[in-house]
Amino acid sequence: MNRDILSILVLNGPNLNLLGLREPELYGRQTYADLEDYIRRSAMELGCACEIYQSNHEGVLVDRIQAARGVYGGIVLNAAAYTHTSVAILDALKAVEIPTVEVHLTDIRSREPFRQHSYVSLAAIATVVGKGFAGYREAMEILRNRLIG
Ligand code: CA2
Repeated sequence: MNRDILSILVLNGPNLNLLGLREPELYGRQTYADLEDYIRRSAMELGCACEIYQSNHEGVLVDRIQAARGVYGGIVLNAAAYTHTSVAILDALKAVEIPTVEVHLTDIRSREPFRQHSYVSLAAIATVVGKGFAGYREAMEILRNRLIG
């Protein structure tokens, strides 16, 4: 068994910093700080190291993905609205070749038609939707199982 610690970059896209403050019927009442706590706790329980970063800016997310090369073994990405629009994020993911699991709090497959297409899916090894915060833990588990065994 390989006992290396897996280092994971968790990237969150636009407006996720507003969690808990708007649209609780869709995204729940827990805040972005609660999400960060949940991710840190889950990473620790899974024996992974993680860094969490949120940005409202597409280019900043592209920069973070590019800078992840050689630093992180895996990426967990909720690109939020950029999921459905960003060829730039897709190209960055393809360029760095870091195993990436896509996460969405809600089930984008059963929401509006414009949310049902994901550019991120074209580069992701797996996609987890509709499981709320637990989706982030599942995404880290998928990476750990795939990369560490
Ligand atoms: O379900 C998800 O995780 C999404 O990535 C969330 C994005 C949405 O654009 C995607 O289609 C699906 C929206 C994140 C914004 O979150 C908010 C939270 C509270 C209030 C307003 C927005």
